[in-house]
Amino acid sequence: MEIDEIYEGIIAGDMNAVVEEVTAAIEDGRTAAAILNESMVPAMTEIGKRFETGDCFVPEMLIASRAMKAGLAVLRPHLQAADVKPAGTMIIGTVQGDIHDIGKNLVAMMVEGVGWQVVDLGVNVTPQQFVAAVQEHKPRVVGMSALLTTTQNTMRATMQALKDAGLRDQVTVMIGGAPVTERFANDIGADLYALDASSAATQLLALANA
Ligand code: B1M
Repeated sequence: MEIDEIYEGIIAGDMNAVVEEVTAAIEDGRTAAAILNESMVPAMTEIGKRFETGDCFVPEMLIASRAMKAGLAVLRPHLQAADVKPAGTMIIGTVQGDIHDIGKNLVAMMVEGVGWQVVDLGVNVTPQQFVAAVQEHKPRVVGMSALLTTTQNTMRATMQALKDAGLRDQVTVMIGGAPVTERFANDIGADLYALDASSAATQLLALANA
């Protein structure tokens, strides 16, 4: 069954098999959300567990993430709603010191899917780059992602940089990523915290309609 093969393909880092099976799953009428939640995200979680226990290493994580990204590229158009007027602009980036971008890309895709225009600043984004992007794009929302406990602290520095630039009151800040919690979000004064991409999209949908 495609769902098992997608899961195994990501773990094995077999990009071609993942693209083939995700395409077949879509053709068979599976929803993009089901493919993501039943096979792709669990595969990355499993890779993380194996890394923790020493059963896999950085190269395996890297090829798994390439396969994951190839699968996400197939899903992308299916996660995006057609003919939706932009509800607002969100800039999003993975914070300084951190190069994990799969979760951030997923959030960007799902948020685009509920009608927002997304400006993706990429990875390793410094507080100053966030400030410059706010000045340039004038977004309603600033999104920050962090996957390392160490880089979470850059979120605090970015909040401070927004304040110092006099921009904090002009934007809604949303943060997320595996080590991030609602408590941490409150602690640094972020406005929104999302556990996962669908929660990020739901919250921005609500914000657009508020
Ligand atoms: Co790294 N890595 N990694 N890694 N990696 C983790 C995060 C880790 C937990 C693995 C482990 O030990 N179990 C661990 C962090 C430990 C810690 O800090 N507590 C770790 C480590 C240690 C490292 C290195 C330091 C390893 C080394 O070099 N020795 C290194 C750091 C590099 C750096 O950033 N400076 C490193 C490198 C890498 C790779 C490059 C090999 C690769 C990244 C490839 C890429 O992203 N392009 C990689 C990977 C793949 C992982 C794991 C296995 C998977 C991450 C992932 O893609 N998950 C990860 C283990 C794990 O998470 N279980 C791990 C799937 C993705 C869909 O989930 O990213 O959580 P996630 O995103 C979710 C939510 O968090 C949320 O929504 C997303 C979708 O639902 N979310 C948001 C995310 N951002 C959000 C923003 C929002 C809202 C919600 O609002 C704006």
